[in-house]
Formats: sequence, C-alpha cells, structure tokens
Amino acid sequence: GHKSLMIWFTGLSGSGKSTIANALQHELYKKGVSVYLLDGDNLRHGINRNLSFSEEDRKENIRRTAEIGKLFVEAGIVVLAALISPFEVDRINARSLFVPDEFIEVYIKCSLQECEQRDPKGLYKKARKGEIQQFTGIDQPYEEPKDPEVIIDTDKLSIKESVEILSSYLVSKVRL
Ligand code: GGZ
Repeated sequence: GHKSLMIWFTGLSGSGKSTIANALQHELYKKGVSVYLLDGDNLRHGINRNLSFSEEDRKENIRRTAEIGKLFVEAGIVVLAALISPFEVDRINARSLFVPDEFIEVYIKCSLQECEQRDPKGLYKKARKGEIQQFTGIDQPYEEPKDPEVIIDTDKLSIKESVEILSSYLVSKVRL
C-alpha cells in the first residue's frame, strides 16, 4: 500500500485551501489512495464547535485537528487538513506529532487584497464593518510559513494547476 501522511494546508480565508484540498482528495481517491479531509470550517460545526477565533481557541482547534489527523495517519490514511492555522508556533506543534517525512506543509499563498476581493462568504466585508471580530488578515495576524514543503500561489494559479503541482510533488517526493 501507499505511505500514510499528513498534508497540512495553511492560508488566509478565501485563499483556496478547502477548494484545492477537495480537488486533491478526488485526484488521490481516483488513484486508489485512502484519503480523508479534515476541514477547519466543518470541524468547527462538530468536535470543535465550542471554540472561538481567539488565539487560544485557534491553538486548541489546531491541536485537536492535528491529534485527530495523527490517528488517521496511524490507521494508514492520507489526511488532508485545511485550516487557516495562522500562527507559526501552532503549525510547528502540529508538525511535531509526526515523523519528519510524514508531515507536508502546503502554504496556499494569496494576497489579502485578492482574498478580500473574492470574499466568497462576505466575511471580509463584515470584518471591515466590525460585524465580525478577530478576523485573520483584518484584526488578527497571519504569520507566513517560514519553510513549507510546498507553496501554491493562488493569485496566479488556477485550481487545476494548483492540484497538478501538488499531485506531481506527491508523486516525486513520496511516490503517492
Ligand atoms: C477567520 C473566520 C472567522 C474569523 C469565521 N477569522 O474561509 P472560511 O470562513 O470558509 O473558513 C474560515 C473558517 C476558519 O476556521 P479555521 O478553523 O480554519 O481557523 S483557524 O485555523 O485559525 O482556527 C472562515 C470562518 O471560519 N471564519 N470567523 N474571525 N476565519
């Protein structure tokens, strides 16, 4: 069988994390890979529904998701986790649960300007009006990953191109 892994997507709201992770999930599924997607926004309706967007609660959100992901990886599954995960320390802690070649950090890079223009759920608009607080990029920081395994620049790349880059990375690095 294939190697099990954690593929951790980080990036601003609206950068394309969920969309790209979803498309990659389908690509891998077609190849016969056992794959499971942990999406921050979905988890916040269930296991993480008691968590807010404060720094402390984001830390806990990321900790729980990484621990759940570790269980899936132990069960032999390729896990895709798509969370803003804005703080470097929390991403480092997530990584530390895995052996070095089991954790792949993918930075879905997109300018705040472009994310704000896309604004698929109207959240940036609400944040600008002060109707939502602690919004990443507006009144909370996003710390860029210092040394991610992959950077996908969605200011420039389409979803299709992004998935192709990731797929070929996974084939060359981990023969997935
Ligand atoms: C950031 C927020 C906020 C605030 C609601 N800040 O793009 P989306 O809408 O669909 O997904 C975002 C999601 C972020 O949850 P995560 O679990 O990924 O965040 S973190 O890793 O930082 O814990 C966004 C929506 O929730 N959302 N309020 N204030 N995003």
